[in-house]
Amino acid sequence: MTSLLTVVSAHFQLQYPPPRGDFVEDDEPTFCDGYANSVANRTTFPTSGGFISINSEHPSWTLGGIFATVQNPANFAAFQDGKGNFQQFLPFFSTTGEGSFCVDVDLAKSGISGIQNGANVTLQFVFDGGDGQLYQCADVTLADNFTIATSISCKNATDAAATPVSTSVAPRATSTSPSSSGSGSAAGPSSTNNSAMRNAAMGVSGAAGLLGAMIALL
Ligand SMILES: [Cu+2]
Repeated sequence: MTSLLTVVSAHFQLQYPPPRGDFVEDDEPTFCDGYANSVANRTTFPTSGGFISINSEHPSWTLGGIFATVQNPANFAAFQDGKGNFQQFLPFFSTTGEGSFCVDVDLAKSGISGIQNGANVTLQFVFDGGDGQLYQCADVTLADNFTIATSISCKNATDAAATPVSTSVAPRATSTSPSSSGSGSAAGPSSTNNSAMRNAAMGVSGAAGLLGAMIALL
């Protein structure tokens, strides 16, 4: 409980692709940070070989991403497929550290038929740093062979390892007090840690706990 008291003024901010609107801290616990509708000025985003970047103001957190392929996804249900499953582009993982964090994403690998050149897609980020689930959205238009400008930062503030979230575990801040020294396994060479972390976030299947909590909102 004490950890909750230390994060009163904290959350996360989507850095890239840019969110639907300016970050509104008080609205972040709600769908798309309170921005119900898609924007007209979409960001061009690579169908393959992209990345996303956030800033975390929480020391220990979980992140995942779902997407919608309809023009104006205005509720969580729009991010589900015909069977009621959330369409994920970023499997949930947990890590530690405040500051910037960047993850490679390859939307084409999702295997969803709507992921193609020219498609309008909305990415919704689901973050939990211990004070409840937080959401931000980015409306993008996919483009094959598009390269994100090198001026857009893709950096990690720490070398902390990213751990896939088990499908049976709902991450909570109560588990963040270190039971052993340090945050463990980030002992490798820092030059390779970032790529290892970015890769680690990719090959994982979804987290039933987090997604279940969203289903409860529907
Ligand atoms: Cu917060």
